Amino acid sequence: MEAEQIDAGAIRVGTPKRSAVGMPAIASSMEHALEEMGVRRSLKVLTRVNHDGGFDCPSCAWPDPDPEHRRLAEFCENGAKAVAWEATRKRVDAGFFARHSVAELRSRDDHWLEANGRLTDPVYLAPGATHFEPIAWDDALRLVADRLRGLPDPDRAVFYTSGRASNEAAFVYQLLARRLGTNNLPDCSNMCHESSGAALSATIGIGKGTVTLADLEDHADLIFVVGQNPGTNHPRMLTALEKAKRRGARIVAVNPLPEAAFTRFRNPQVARGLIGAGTVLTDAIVPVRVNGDLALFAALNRALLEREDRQPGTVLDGAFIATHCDGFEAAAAAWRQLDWPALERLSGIPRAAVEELADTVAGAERIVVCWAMGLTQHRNAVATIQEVVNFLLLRGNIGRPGAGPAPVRGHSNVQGDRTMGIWEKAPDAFLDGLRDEFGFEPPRHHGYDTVRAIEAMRAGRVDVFVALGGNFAAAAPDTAVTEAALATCALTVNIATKLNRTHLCHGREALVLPCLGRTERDVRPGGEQLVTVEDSMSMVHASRGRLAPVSAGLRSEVAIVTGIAAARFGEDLGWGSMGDDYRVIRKHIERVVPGFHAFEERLDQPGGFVLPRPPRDARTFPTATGKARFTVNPPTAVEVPDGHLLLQTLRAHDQFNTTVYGLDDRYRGIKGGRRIVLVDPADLARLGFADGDLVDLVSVFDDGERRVRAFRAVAYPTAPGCAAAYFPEANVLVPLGSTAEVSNTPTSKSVVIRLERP
Ligand SMILES: Nc1nc2c(c(=O)[nH]1)N[C@H]1C(S)=C(S)[C@@H](COP(=O)(O)OP(=O)(O)OC[C@H]3O[C@@H](n4cnc5c(=O)[nH]c(N)nc54)[C@H](O)[C@@H]3O)O[C@H]1N2
Ligand SMILES: Nc1nc2c(c(=O)[nH]1)N[C@H]1C(S)=C(S)[C@@H](COP(=O)(O)OP(=O)(O)OC[C@H]3O[C@@H](n4cnc5c(=O)[nH]c(N)nc54)[C@H](O)[C@@H]3O)O[C@H]1N2
Ligand SMILES: [Mo]
Repeated sequence: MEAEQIDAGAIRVGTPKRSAVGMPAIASSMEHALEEMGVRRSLKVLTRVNHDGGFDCPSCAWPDPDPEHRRLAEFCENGAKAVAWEATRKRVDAGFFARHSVAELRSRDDHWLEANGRLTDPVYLAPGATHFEPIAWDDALRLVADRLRGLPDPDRAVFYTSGRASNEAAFVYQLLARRLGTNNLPDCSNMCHESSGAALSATIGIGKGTVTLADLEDHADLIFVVGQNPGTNHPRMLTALEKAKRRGARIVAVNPLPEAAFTRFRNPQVARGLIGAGTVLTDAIVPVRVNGDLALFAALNRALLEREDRQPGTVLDGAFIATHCDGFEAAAAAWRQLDWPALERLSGIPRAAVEELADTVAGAERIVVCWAMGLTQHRNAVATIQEVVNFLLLRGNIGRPGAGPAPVRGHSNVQGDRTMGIWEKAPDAFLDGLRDEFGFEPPRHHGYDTVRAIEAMRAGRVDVFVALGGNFAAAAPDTAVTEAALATCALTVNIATKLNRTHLCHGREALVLPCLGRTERDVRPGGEQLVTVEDSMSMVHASRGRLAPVSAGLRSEVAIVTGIAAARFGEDLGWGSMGDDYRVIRKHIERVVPGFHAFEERLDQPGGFVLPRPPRDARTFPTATGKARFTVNPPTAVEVPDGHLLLQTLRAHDQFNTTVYGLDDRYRGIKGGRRIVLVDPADLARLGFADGDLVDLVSVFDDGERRVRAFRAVAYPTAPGCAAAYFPEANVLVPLGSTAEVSNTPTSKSVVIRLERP
């Protein structure tokens, strides 16, 4: 309690910034880089980010420009922070673990844990022990293999993946799980874009977006940025939006918060951005209520339909709908039934504003809708995204230049990991491919996703938990429940670059296995290795680490995973040769995963190659009916009882998910602490509080209440009835049982709370 109050007391709140990036961003990234890496290492590493022959930025999944259009510094402030954080010279070695007991480490926060530096050697926590101790690699791998061998049922093992794993690591990891006999492959996607995948698969037949960077930069004339804060989370997207803007495209942000990037972007890559006023990026910000997007897009669709009814043949793309779509009549009938006052109440947007937006839409030839977590982490997220697809289909905005859906991914290879089969419900075609390639019968019953994995642990049905990266305990919902769930396991194994909370929420025994990061040289018996990744726009390319590894004790993720597999299964599937030379893995991928023909050869093409996306390539929709599908999505929104607010949990500017680089959120004007809650001034007054008050946040769900203490209330412009607090501090409030329909994604952006005096 005391520590919490000190934090809240140290917070300083200034005015939110009215522009993004510019000089302060460069200063901030260099400061981090020099502090963590020193001058020589900084220069060496930062000039190799996102360049041919260099490595893929480990931060977000925004695509890279064509090689000839890349600049010397093809990264952003937050990418530089991510690189510096990984390439730091600080070390967490055996001495560190001898000095700090697990109990003491648990009392520290994630910021402190990671700030100690890179893990250097494998460590083991014996049953009942107080400290992690060094263990030889072979012993560690054998221990995991022994525990896996001892399982009465392969489904008592769970293999979690975070989205930084390379394609090669992901492929051998899912192969290990399936060889063992389980599809328990939860991943960060389950908490992230799962809703996008579900909605897009059902409607256009592929679980990915269909646009390219050029569609945004060169062709679209209207771009929606919905539920996304690119200034912080995808800063290089601002460069693309700026290009679009300067050639006359319109940009509409849909967001309950007036994020800084929307008002003005000062491009650090060109002189006018450093010293000039920058570019005003958005033509409009639609201040939708949190969770109001389904109603908003339904209203927009209805308004378009009404325009078509008034002037038939002028607003909708009748030919596209007739040739390529089904379900239009049912959807149209449902839109005609909608009631404007209800739509206004659910979305928080007045009809007049929707009509104006509909006029803009009707005047646009080519529309792209970009979105991220503001749409995916709600109970009705899948329906909402399906309604966005309806919106695009109405005017044929898919499968032609400058148009289409663009779910903007988070982790740098989260999309690739899914392509590689990190999926608890991988389709039969993929499993057939594994069977034919490797000659074993993979399990067919679905495995646990993230939420189900936690539920299974709670119920005592999981013995071995393995994590390939990530910070499961802090990233998952319902922190207290998730931490307790992890502790029920017999063995927890974390393959990681840095120490974090999950490693300390251990089972009866535990291993932390330190791995190479993406910036580091990876030399195996078969020579120096490269790995591959896939970005948000389905481009696959190579990534080669350039720095000397921080410790000789590190192994690559591929080496660790194939090492465990070889210790468990011998050489049945050729694990050793896969681990020695990743070209062997790529040959397997080539034969198992569609779109990877001539994989190795095509990596030499500048910028890599693009995976097939039938809706884009040929307006072919591999759905059940072979057509793009209109869907009926009755507008709903979370009902918030009187005296309560709808809380979204989001990212500050100084973090990458659970990795907290610093305590400032520069663009929102908040400094020195993260235990804050943003509430509109009018709501704050109505509820009897004032800016600067310390408040407890109490979340209300059908299974009871959850509480975080002593957050500082910040009066901040947001949609009425809404609030915002930072992930992961607020994860305590997200009930495990509150998930999206169909995708089962935790509703991290729809938490009903009330404020209380501590
Ligand atoms: N620097 C940095 N980069 C990152 C990350 C990071 O933590 N730091 N994380 C990476 C990952 S894994 C991901 S998934 C992405 C996340 O990228 P974002 O989705 O941009 O991340 P969030 O901070 O969760 O921001 C959500 C945005 O949605 C808005 N929002 C919230 N609720 C609603 C709603 O109901 N409707 C609408 N229309 N808007 C809403 C919020 O106001 C906020 O602007 O970023 C990736 N890139
Ligand atoms: N309340 C709330 N919860 C959320 C969200 C939210 O918006 N609100 N967002 C969700 C989203 S979108 C996501 S993607 C998840 C993220 O969930 P995760 O992916 O599980 O979490 P991260 O914080 O990205 O993981 C950070 C850790 O990864 C390890 N790491 C870093 N680089 C590497 C590497 O190269 N290899 C290996 N093996 N390990 C590495 C480090 O040890 C570091 O501590 O969180 C979700 N949780
Ligand atoms: Mo994410």
